[in-house]
Amino acid sequence: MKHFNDLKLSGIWKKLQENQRLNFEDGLTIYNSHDLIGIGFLADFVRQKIHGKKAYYVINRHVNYTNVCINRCRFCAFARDEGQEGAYTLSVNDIRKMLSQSSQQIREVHMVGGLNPSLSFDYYLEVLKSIREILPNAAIKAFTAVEIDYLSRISGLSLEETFETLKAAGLDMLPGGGAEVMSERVRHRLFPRKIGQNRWLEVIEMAHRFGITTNATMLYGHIETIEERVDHLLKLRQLQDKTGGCSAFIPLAFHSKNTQLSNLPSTTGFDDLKNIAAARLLLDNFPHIKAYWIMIGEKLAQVALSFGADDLDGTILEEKITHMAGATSAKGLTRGQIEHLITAAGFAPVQRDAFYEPVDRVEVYHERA
Ligand code: V47
Repeated sequence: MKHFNDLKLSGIWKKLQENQRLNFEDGLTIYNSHDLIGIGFLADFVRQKIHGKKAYYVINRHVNYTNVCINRCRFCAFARDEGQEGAYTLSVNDIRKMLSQSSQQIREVHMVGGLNPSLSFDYYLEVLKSIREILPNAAIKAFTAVEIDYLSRISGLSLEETFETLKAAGLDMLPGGGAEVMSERVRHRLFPRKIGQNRWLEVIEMAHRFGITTNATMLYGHIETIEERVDHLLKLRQLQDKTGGCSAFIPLAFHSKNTQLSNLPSTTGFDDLKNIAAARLLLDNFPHIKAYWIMIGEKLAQVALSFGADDLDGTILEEKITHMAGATSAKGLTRGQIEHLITAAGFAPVQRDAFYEPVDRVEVYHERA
């Protein structure tokens, strides 16, 4: 008989052993509990059932093509107005030059940026084609649902046609951002100009129908309530029941420096681990839970492997969004450093591609034209 310091966790343990799905109340129990070790035990039970001791990572790099953005969300330190000091937009040539200097070992390019009215739809297609040409071994994970919605509007194409065109130009997969927390209350206060949850869900569902897998995220540690967190996770679970197209869930720890919410404190290690564990426990239909070391730091991400996470994202070159908001994590890790974090925590590193295939079994996807 397993003993929990928080007796309320015993009910969840029973459900897990009987393969029963957790509900909203269980989500609240997890978030309200101070028995972090108990929560970790539960999440690790599920994690090990799915992945054993495997811990995934990818050799990847980020490309943030512009920080000019018309949405100007209050939690964002990255965005600028056109012409404002610090505003930048990379030309197709800038991106080509940047990527030409990158290693051919890169298996994933993660690309997101602002909604910049001076960029045409052709620009996005040219960028995708350039990445495909210069890094044929890399999958392109680009544009959150917010950017996809914007691209459909500026191109005048339907969502279906937008995906078709982007896919033909090289798009493989969508990153998980943009829904933030699916709460109209929070949206009105923090990101009123951004698409709402219905449109976000519609775009993601359409991507899945097109065979484009996506991730999903939740931005936590600002003004959201525990109820809103659980509700967000259950909405994602419902979507995944319908489509099965989500690959990883990534809790994103809010960084407040240089944002309009700079009075808010950083998230705590306790809450960071709880979010990883809650995700592993509630999102029973998501294959992967990512500990995003850029946001929670390398050391806590390593510990998160025992609290439900099975993936450390990647080596990540040139992350900008979180570092502009005060992240103190490294700007990138080597393959050796990331493998060391994994093995020192007692897990077996698996270098993966963007679709979680071990790289050794993967040949070049896209031959050079
Ligand atoms: O949606 C913006 C977040 C997201 C801040 O799919 C912030 O593998 C914390 O989508 N503090 C975009 N977070 C990033 C994203 C992502 C990141 C890592 C992995 C994956 C993946 C996707 O960044 C936005 C927003 O929630 N964000 N500002 C901030 N100050």
